[in-house]
Amino acid sequence: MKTVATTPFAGQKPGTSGLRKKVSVFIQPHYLENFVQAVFDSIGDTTGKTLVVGGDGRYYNRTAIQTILRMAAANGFAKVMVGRGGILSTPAASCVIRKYQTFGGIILSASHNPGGPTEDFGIKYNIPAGGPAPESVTEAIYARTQVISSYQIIEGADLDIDHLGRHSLGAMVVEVFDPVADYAELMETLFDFDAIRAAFRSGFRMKFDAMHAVTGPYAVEILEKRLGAHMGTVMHGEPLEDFGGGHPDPNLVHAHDLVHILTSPNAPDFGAASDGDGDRNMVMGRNFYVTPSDSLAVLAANATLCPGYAKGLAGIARSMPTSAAADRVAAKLGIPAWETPTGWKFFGTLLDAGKATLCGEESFGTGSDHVREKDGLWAVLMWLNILAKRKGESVADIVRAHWAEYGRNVYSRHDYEGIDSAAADALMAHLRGLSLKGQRLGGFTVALNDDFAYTDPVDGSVSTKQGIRVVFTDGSRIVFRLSGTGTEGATLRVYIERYEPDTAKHHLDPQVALADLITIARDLAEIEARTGRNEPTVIT
Ligand code: G16
Repeated sequence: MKTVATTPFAGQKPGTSGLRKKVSVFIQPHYLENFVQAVFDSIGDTTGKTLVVGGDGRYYNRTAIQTILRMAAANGFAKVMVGRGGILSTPAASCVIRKYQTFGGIILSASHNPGGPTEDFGIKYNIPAGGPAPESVTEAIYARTQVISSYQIIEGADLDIDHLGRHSLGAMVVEVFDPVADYAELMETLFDFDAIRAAFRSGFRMKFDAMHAVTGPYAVEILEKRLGAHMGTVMHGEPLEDFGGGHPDPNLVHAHDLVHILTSPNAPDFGAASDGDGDRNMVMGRNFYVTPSDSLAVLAANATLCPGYAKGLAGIARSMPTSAAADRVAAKLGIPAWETPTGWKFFGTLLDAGKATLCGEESFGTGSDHVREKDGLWAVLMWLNILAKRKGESVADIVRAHWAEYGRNVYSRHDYEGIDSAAADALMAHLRGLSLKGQRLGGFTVALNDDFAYTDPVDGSVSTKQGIRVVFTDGSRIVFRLSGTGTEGATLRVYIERYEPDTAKHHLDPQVALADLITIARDLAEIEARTGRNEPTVIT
């Protein structure tokens, strides 16, 4: 065992979901080690505890795992459970942490960001409840990184993590386990696998795009092997260190191969994609895209069709920028609707306290109290369960019927990626300084503008500066935020929403239906003048 002297690195501050940086930053001597030691120093006594470790298979995953194993042994852990091949999706990590009651886990992923030697890497700690560390923990980790002077590690050869089995590392046991089995078993308890199997047998067809990221092995096992979908249902199923050169972000831009298939003649009935670490999902029907906010609302409204949710929901939670479609379902069901800041970590207390059962975010995240992370394949299986039960109705039929019943929260997000950080900060400061209440903008009157602040209803913790809201008297709204997950410059996100009760207008393209609000947003934030951009990079 060695104690290695080190000095702090600036900027090891976890963002929306852990520390994400370029690989070139992570491979600097001591960079990863400092952060891992800061985690171990911040989470309480690690002696005799068990830790889960795994990642999305991206470049540097394997190297990082070997380092973390050696450091865990030096820091007194009794056991580390590692997914075979270093593979473990984020929701599966949460499942395993909970099932085996470990002292949390370390997940290696930069989620939907590209991978490879010149791309991104990431690391985060999940707490024993299975969810991302709350801000109190991430702030303690960050504070520790700023004063760290040494870390503990043991020397030794790399372990074989590609075969199931047990190894010794100093006094610590390393167990290499099947990363798919526990997760697949959990899914079988939640959904009607017989009904879904019957649908596939009677000709229902789907495509799942794993985007050469972590969900490939999970999707093959569950969709093709256990549910009997045709071989080849899963495309891009082999996890690759650079995701095949793609951008593993399941949206209309980056999941273009899937979009092409679902919009071609003879398209399958259902399409879905997941991201780098398997927690995000995009859902499509034949020639029909389901926005994540609508997906949450539809899943909530139909949840009792699934065995795991047959007893009904305790509540529905969504992040603030997510559309209010789910709130309408909650109102009808007579259950609470919660509005949290962006970041799955904010759902943890609500789920632990039994105040919410389903949660969702506009950023392609949906999940429930079965784990403490959002869960891409879970959402796909829930859709499959609902489609199997509402036999004969297509995805489009189900969503349109939902809008007819509840009205449509027309919604879109415009991202301006890779803009200058100083310009982005100045833009936000400008918005923060505006006092708009009562003003007429276009045909709208401003009811309130503020910077969203949240007091956790369970533990009372307060989070401020969580996004600028401009809410109009008719309930329409525009939200501005800077992403907390990028690694280059800043990404400005503009979220636009308007409620449309008139069924005759539900077919309209959101970009058309929201055109006047989009113009107001651009003018208010002076986007072109401040960033030099006259178009968003990605529209979802
Ligand atoms: C993470 C968080 C999500 C959040 C998303 C986008 O997702 O877990 O809760 O909605 O980032 O955050 P931002 O708008 O700050 O970029 P993931 O899939 O990247 O872990």
